[in-house]
Amino acid sequence: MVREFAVFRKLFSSGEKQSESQKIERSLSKTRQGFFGRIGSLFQANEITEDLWEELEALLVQADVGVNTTLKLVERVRERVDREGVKRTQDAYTILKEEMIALFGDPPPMTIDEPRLLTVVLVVGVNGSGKTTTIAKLAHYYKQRGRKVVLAAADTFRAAAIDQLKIWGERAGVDVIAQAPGADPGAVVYDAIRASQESRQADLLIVDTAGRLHTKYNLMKELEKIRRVAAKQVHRAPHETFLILDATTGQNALAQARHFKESAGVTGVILTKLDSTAKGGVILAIQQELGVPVRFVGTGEGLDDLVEFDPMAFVEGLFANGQVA
Ligand SMILES: Nc1nc2c(ncn2[C@@H]2O[C@H](COP(=O)(O)OP(=O)(O)OP(=O)(O)O)[C@@H](O)[C@H]2O)c(=O)[nH]1
Ligand SMILES: [Mg+2]
Repeated sequence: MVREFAVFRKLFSSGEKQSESQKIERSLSKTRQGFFGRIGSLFQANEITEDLWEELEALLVQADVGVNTTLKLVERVRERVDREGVKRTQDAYTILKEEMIALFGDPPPMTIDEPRLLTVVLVVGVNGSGKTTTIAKLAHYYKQRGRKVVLAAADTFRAAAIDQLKIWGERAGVDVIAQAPGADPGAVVYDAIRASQESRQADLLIVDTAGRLHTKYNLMKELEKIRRVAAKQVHRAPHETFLILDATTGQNALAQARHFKESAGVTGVILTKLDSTAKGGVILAIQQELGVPVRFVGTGEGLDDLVEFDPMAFVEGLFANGQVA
């Protein structure tokens, strides 16, 4: 017998969760109308056939899930369907959803949420992925939850980057520590930590970093230096390093992620622009391929368009219209 999908019901038991999952559901409207919607339709067939599995594989790959994760997922679903003697397509569909949720694993709570005097969070990613916007959203998110947030403008490579962070800081109502364009990012972080500990009395410092330097090598060296500066001033800092990935770049996002993961000590991924893609399947591959959890998703360009990632709400959102049962 197929287990009842009681987890979904649990998800909708609290008001806050409900509005968060509605946000995810809305941001996934394109994705739902695309490949994932078609996956839902596949399972409206009467019988579980070899064709069904082949079409499922093709659709998952087209949705940017990637070949490795697709094969692993479909194999697990088929294996359970065989072992549990499942005959009805709608039961196979339930298993698919359960196995999708299982792909996200069971990551430990975020270090950013642990109480300590000052938590330092580094935000990294290629240019245009959404770092600065996401930092503003994070500032807003944590401010609403009672944290005292300060931002550090350590992307000193582009003059406009500093101004952009200042504008977002104002919108979010948090202080921004910045120096002149071209300043040493390590010095900015040093100052920002001092200011957070002393004059600003902050408990959460979020550091914006450059997405592009003259070479990738320089960028990685710069990020390493920022980490060293932080570690010297604050025990175990940076406590969290979020890699920002743009969902619209699909499998390329994974290639970028590998690069950053090696040198930048990434502890979590924030997938942006989920509202702007009809694919979005790369999210299913991130934990599998990188061993790093997805922690938040970006669902728009506004301050409020950030959702803490919940695998169940996500999978539910993906198939909200294609529901068979
Ligand atoms: N639709 C949508 N757009 C987003 C989201 N997150 C960021 N953006 C947009 O993506 C663009 C780039 O965002 P930035 O925050 O400037 O990206 P960045 O990584 O800081 O870029 P650099 O500073 O150039 O490295 C902006 O136009 C943002 O409004 C999202 O979740 N959804
Ligand atoms: Mg930026």
